[in-house]
Amino acid sequence: MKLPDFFESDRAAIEAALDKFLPPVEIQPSSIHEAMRYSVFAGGKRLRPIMCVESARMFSDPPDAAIPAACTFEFIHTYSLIHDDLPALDNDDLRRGKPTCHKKFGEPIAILAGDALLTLAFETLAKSPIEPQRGIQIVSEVARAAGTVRGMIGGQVADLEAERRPIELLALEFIHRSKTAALIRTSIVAGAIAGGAEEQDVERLRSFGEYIGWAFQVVDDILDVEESSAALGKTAGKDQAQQKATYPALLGLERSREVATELAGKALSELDFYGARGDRLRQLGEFLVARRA
Ligand code: GRG
Repeated sequence: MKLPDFFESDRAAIEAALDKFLPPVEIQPSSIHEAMRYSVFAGGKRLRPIMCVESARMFSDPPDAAIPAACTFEFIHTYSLIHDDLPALDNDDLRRGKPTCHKKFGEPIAILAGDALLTLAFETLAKSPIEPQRGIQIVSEVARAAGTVRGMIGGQVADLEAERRPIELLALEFIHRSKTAALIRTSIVAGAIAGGAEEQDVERLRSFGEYIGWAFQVVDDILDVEESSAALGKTAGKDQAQQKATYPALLGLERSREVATELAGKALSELDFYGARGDRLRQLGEFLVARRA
């Protein structure tokens, strides 16, 4: 399933903004800027920034105020992929269909490129043309989503510690909601805040984001079993090889597919309130669970 056509224009706007916010290679030290650009422009789907922009559009069209926040999520996401691929973590050679950052530039520069993207993410967020109070709220949401308390790093730690051990469903849910759903949920929350949403709308979209982000990681687990490395642009079958805690490992493929559908259903029902105004986010949500890569 391809992304709906009208998301192509979002993607083009995001690509241009990412290019604008990233330091040019000509600025010293060139090596780090080259590595940051290499990983950011290696071919990601840009789902988090598109989610952010479309969430903002529900409250202000055009959603230009959300563009810096949208880039923030792509920078944080790319940093997490660079670090996750390092020998100390997943030790992977392939990402987004290309050699991983450390394979191309060496481990020291890859570590620093990840660090630099995380730092740049917050510098970029500070450029949001929005009310300061809304800006501070987004900074706090983003920092928590990327952090250790039910955020991306906390989820990654729990994921590491669950390898090669029996796991209960509740613990698996914690991992998926922290390591993956937190950032996706927050891209939608930040878009809504940047777009000027009222608190009730932010909470409705937070719930949409939580369920769709959770479903996204269940689908990711399924694709790791069902798809090839060529289709995914990363090494397939690694979860089983590393005895990772996944939905297919715990519940089997069929039940995992049902869980993904149930979670997506809960997510999409949050958009019912908005009628046609929720159509783009609805289509994006449907894409997230129907995708094959
Ligand atoms: C290392 C700090 C640190 C965090 C790691 C879990 C994680 C955070 C990274 C590992 C990669 C992974 C399993 C991420 C979970 C989210 C996920 C399924 C990422 C892939 O996202 P896509 O499909 O990728 O949006 P593209 O390349 O299209 O951007």
